[in-house]
Amino acid sequence: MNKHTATTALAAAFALALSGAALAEDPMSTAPEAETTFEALDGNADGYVVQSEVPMENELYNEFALADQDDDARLNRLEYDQFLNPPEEEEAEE
Ligand SMILES: [Ca+2]
Ligand SMILES: [Ca+2]
Repeated sequence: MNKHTATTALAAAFALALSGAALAEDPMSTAPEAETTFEALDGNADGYVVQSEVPMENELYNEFALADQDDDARLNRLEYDQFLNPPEEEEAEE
């Protein structure tokens, strides 16, 4: 009986070590560099992105007024999301 218990414990420890190794190695954890997130632009983390927080090389800098749909001179997350992924207009007419 003792031998059986020891073997089971050893197997469990081995399985634990394996799953630990699998967790440590996560190739999907690195984010793509190209994407600028709302959080990254919102330098002072007040929940809004103002134009001075946008780098001039970012296309959002020039399109800021366009993205600012309610004209309050700052972008909330929704406005930013819609700038990146504009809701598609359905082309009903042909
Ligand atoms: Ca801000
Ligand atoms: Ca706005």
